[in-house]
Amino acid sequence: MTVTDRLAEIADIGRDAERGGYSRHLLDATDASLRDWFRRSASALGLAVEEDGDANLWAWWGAPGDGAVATGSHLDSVPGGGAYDGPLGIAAAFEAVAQLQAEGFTPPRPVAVCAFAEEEGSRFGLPCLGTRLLTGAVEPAAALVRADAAGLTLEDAWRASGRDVAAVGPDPDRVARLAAFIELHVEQGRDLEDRGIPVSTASAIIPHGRWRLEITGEGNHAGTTTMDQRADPVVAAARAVLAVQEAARARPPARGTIGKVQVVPGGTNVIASRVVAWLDLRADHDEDVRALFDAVLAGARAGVEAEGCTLVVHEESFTSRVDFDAALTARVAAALRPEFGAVPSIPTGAGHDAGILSSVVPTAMLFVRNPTGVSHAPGEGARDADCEAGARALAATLRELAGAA
Ligand code: HGY
Ligand code: MN
Ligand code: MN
Repeated sequence: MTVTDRLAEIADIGRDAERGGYSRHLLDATDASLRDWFRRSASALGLAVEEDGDANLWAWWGAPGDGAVATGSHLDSVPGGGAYDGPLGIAAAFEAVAQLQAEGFTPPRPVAVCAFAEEEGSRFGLPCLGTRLLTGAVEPAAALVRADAAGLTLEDAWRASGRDVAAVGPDPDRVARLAAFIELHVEQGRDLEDRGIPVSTASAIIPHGRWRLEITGEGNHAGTTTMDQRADPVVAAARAVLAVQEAARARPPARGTIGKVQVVPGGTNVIASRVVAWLDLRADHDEDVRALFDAVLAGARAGVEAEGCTLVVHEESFTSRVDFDAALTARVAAALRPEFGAVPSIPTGAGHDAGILSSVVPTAMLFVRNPTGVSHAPGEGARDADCEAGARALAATLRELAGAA
C-alpha cells in the first residue's frame, strides 16, 4: 500500500457537504468509522490495538513495554477541515511500520501508533483533549463538564458512547513506558514549498490561547428601535473584531483571530440580545500572548461599552510555547540525512499533541510539504509523492529510535 491508498480508505468519512472538506469530531457519527479504520489498519499489520481511558488509540508493534517509541497524530478535524491535518500522521505511521516489516526489521523496542482524541478541540473546546487528559495537563472533572454546541457535556457524550467516565484521567504508567514520541504532520504553511524541500523537522510550537467573549446587549425590534436607542451586541462584536486585528497587527508576528461567532437569537429583523465570539491569539512567547490579550481586551471593552453593551470573558485554554527536544530532533535529522540531506528545523504556529507530550517525553516532529500552504480549510494539500517521502522519513526515524535497545 501507500500513504495515499491509506488516506483514500477514509476519504468518504466525515465529508462536510455544506462547508466543504471534512468535519470529524470526537464521539460524533464519524468517530466510530475512523476508529474502525484505525483498528483494521493496525490488525492488517499484526498490531494489537487498545484504547486508553481517555479515548486515545494505541496500536502496538511488539508487546507494550518500557522504552517504547510512539508515533501518530489525530483523526478529528476542525469544521470543514482538510484531508491531511491529523490523518496524514497516522496513515504515514502505518505505512512506515509496513515498510519496516517488509524489509524484515524487528524493533528491539516496542513501537506504538497512536490516534489521539479531539486534538482540534472543535467539539468540546479544549485542544489536545486526549493528550491533556493522558498527561494530567487537565483535570478530568474540568474536562468532563465542557459542553458541545448542542449543550451536551463531554461526560454525557462519553457515557452515551459506552465509555467509562471513571477511567478518564492521567495514566502515568502508560506515559512512563515511552522513550520518545514523533508526530508527522502536514506543514500548515508554505515554508517547505518555498524552500523546495519535501520534509523537515520542527523546532518549536508558538504559544496559543483561546477565549470566549460574551457580549450582552438588548434584544429589540429592528424596525421600531431607532439607531440611538440600541444596545446592539453585533455592532459591539464588530468593534471587538477590529480591536483584535489592530492589536495583533501592532505586534508582528502575533496572530489574532475571531473565527466563530454566535448571534442570539439570530433573526434578520431582530436586534440581537447576545453575541458569543471565540478568540484565538498566538505569539512568539507566553508573555507576548498575555500582552496581546491585554491589548485586545482593552480595545474590545472600549468598543463594547461604546455600544452600551457588557462584556464577560472566559479563558478556554492556554497552551505554552514548546521547544522540541534538540537531541532527539538532531537524531531524527541524522536518520533522514541519507535520503533527504540536511533538513531544516522549522517553527510552527499550529498546536499539536506532540507539544503536550513534550512535557513528559522527549518529542520531535516531522513536517511534510504543503503546496498550497493552506490548512484548517478544504484547500489543504500534500502531494502524493511527498506523503510517501514522509512515510520513508518516519520509517528511517523509527528504525533509528526503535532499532537501538
Ligand atoms: O493549532 C490549533 O489550533 C490546533 O491545536 N491544531
Ligand atoms: Mn489542526
Ligand atoms: Mn493537526
